[in-house]
Amino acid sequence: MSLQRVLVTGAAGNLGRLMRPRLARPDRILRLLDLAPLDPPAPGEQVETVTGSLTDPEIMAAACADVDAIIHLGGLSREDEWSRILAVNIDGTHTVLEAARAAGVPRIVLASSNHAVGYRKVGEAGADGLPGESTPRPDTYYGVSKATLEALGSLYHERFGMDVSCVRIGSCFEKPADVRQLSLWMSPDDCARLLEACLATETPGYRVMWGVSANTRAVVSLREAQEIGYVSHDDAEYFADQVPPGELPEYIGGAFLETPLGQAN
Ligand code: NAI
Ligand code: 15L
Repeated sequence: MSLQRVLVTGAAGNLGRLMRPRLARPDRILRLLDLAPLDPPAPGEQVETVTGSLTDPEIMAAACADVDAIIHLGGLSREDEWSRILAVNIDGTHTVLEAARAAGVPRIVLASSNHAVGYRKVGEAGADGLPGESTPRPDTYYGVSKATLEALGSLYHERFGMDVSCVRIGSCFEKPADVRQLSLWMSPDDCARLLEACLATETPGYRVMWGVSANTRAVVSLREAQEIGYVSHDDAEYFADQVPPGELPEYIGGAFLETPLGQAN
């Protein structure tokens, strides 16, 4: 049996911890990288751990050795000072892509965000929902970094033939927490299904897609994700009676539009 090695950046974070058991397979080694401490491998778990910064070219060169694919989740996951967003999310993503290119890693999945298009109006695309490839309308410096991540991914696909999937994640947590997430939630199991589809799709390609579940109150399109074989099994509506009453925001980015620019929260 030939083993596939997948490098996951940001593996100690919320999504990384949710994905670690879900992406485990007998024919796969997960190489987990984070600045923050990672849980040591459990008995029988096929993982390697790397403690270090994705902004460090030497760390990333070593982390990319013998890797078949990268899932890039690491970085700042909300608004922050411009200098930090620039260093970690923009320069950091460039460092990850450059290390991948130099090591000959053929495939990368980039965690983008709904905040790349946070200033797009809910409903502006009609009943089909906002398409995955709608052009950026970021709502924060953080959103700008995700639009830039998508642009860097496009460049590395075009120049070097790498397979690049950018996933505009809605809200991926154990359960939806509010009315907005009843539209934008992606269940952890669906997130793993979508990542598996990105890892398995034919190469080489470049695609931007929404990462959400098949929510009854959907406002974005699953077309691009379905085109690579994603089948959602979940719907935030199961939890509708558990979220506080509220209104769906007018814009995709919700409360991020009120976040002062450059202010960590
Ligand atoms: P998180 O903040 O819980 O995890 C991010 C991880 O990246 C942390 O463990 C942190 O230590 C690590 N990190 C930060 N700087 C680093 C560096 N220089 N080197 C190495 N590791 C570093 O965020 P979460 O929720 O796990 O999100 C993962 C990714 O998905 C992020 O890129 C985020 O922007 C994106 N995303 C997540 C959404 C969600 O609903 N969870 C929604 C949209 C996008
Ligand atoms: C994101 O991009 C964040 O990383 C996540 O923590 C949530 O705030 C999510 O968007 C959201 O919009 O719910």
